[in-house]
Amino acid sequence: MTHEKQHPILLDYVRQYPLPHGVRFTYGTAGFRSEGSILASTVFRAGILAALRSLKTGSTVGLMLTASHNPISDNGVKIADPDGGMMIQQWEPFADALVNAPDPEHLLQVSALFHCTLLVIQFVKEENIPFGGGQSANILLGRDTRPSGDALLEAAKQGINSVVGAFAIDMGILTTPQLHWMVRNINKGTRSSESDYMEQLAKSFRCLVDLAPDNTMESKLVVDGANGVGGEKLQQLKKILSGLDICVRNTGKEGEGLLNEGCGADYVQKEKAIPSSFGLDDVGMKCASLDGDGDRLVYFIPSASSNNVDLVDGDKILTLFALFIKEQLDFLCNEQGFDNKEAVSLGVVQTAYANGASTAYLKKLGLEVVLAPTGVKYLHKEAATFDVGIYFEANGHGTILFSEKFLSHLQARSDELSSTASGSESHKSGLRLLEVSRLINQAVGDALSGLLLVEAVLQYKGWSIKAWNELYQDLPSRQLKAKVADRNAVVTANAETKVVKPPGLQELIDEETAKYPCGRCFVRPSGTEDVVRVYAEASTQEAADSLAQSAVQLVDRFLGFAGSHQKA
Ligand code: 16G
Ligand code: MG
Repeated sequence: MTHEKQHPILLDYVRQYPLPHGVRFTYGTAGFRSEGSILASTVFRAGILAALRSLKTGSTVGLMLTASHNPISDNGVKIADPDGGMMIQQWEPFADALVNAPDPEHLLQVSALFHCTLLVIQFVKEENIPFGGGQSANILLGRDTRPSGDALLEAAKQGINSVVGAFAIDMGILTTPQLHWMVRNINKGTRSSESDYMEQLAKSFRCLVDLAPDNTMESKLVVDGANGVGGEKLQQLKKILSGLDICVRNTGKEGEGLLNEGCGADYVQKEKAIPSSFGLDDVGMKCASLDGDGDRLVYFIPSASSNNVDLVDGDKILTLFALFIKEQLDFLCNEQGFDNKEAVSLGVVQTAYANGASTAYLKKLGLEVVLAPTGVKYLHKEAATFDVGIYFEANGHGTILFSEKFLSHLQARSDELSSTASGSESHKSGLRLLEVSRLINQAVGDALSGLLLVEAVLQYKGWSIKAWNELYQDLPSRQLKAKVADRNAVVTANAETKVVKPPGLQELIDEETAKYPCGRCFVRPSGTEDVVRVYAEASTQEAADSLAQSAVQLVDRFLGFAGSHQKA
């Protein structure tokens, strides 16, 4: 197929999806996101983008329709790269140009430009995209349960079909991590269907439980499914799970409530309040909450006072995993014959939002703690530099990455020991680590596999949720948002812990912070909302509130106040 044939096909399709007026879309930390009713042209063009990405890489890519924890009327679209991770950042400016190109003629310039304008000649040259040369592209499509998903799925298919040689494969309703997992597995040539995913999770969970000491524990877990796809999939998984007593609420069934409304991981974490469908009968219970697309997980204990919860957030999940992995590595490395400890690098990755008490705890364990900017793609990249890299955002996004080198080393060691030292602690530790790598999603943070690993580790330790929660006590913190004329006037460095623009703002934040014992404060432009976010931490709640309030005032002073300040 030549460019001459491609051009009219694309033009014909593009005309069916006019851009909405007066809106500019940006491929933010989680792809393009907006009100679902105005997203058709964006999703159509994201289909073209996915097809080009597949052509460029010669591999299958993914396209996911979701707006995660946003209200039900929103939707969004993001692309999964062949390794199952987020689309590489170098393509984001092109994604923005393609999606915002104001009219069909202009769009053609941007996308078919591969041969006619300077910009695209440059892009295609740099990227070396084999466009129109008979290559085929495969794109797996997934979507969450949002009502706007049906029509947007059609738009994505049309976008893909408009690129000659590109094929859309509809995988149906999925959690975001399921789609990323499928893309990764398909490209690795391993089993990649939804039932393979479910079976792998159930099997490796069972193996981990079998490898744990015979501890008695509170096995009952009550899960808030956010009335979204995560709850639905957990119900499905439950049917083949053994060794865990799960009760799922907010599954999205008729009469159970709306997606993310008064429920879900984002609500529980931000509001520190019990989700709908939970009440006094649940006080003291071990509970967990998923977000609307199943990639965030937090635990909580409903408390007796009003609607509050004791939040067991992403930092605590990270800490639990870090303790467990470190212990297994110690067993493994103490055994003669395994390379010494230095040969296996273990690192943890957090963002500036991680509670200071969690970072201090992890450092006390002797772990290397790396800070990354907010957004899964940044944490993931840092974690991938270790043999075992554990990353989590406080909001519950995260996973554990294992390097291929370490996994093959483990496998070889485990095969060797199975004949000589089977049953030894070292052998078991190797097996546990291998099972963790099979259970926990290697492509992206996954609430379902994260939940099963939490349960397996609690079982191994013989810990209640209360014991886990008491590992350390969070410092009081406060998040606020400042509405400003232009959030992009704030530029940060050092993983968002320092403001470099506007000049002078950081110095005043530092001065203010120094007034509070255990004070820590940072401001950053949101990647998903038109606001500047403010985070403050101090030894008391009053102090954290007051520091956050002062920082908001400083932001206003430098950037100009443009509205009311709300809780994050
Ligand atoms: C997106 C990110 C999430 C981050 C959040 C911050 C992904 C998949 N999602 O939801 O990791 O915590 O944005 O939002 O990367 P903010 O920039 O508005 O504070
Ligand atoms: Mg999500």
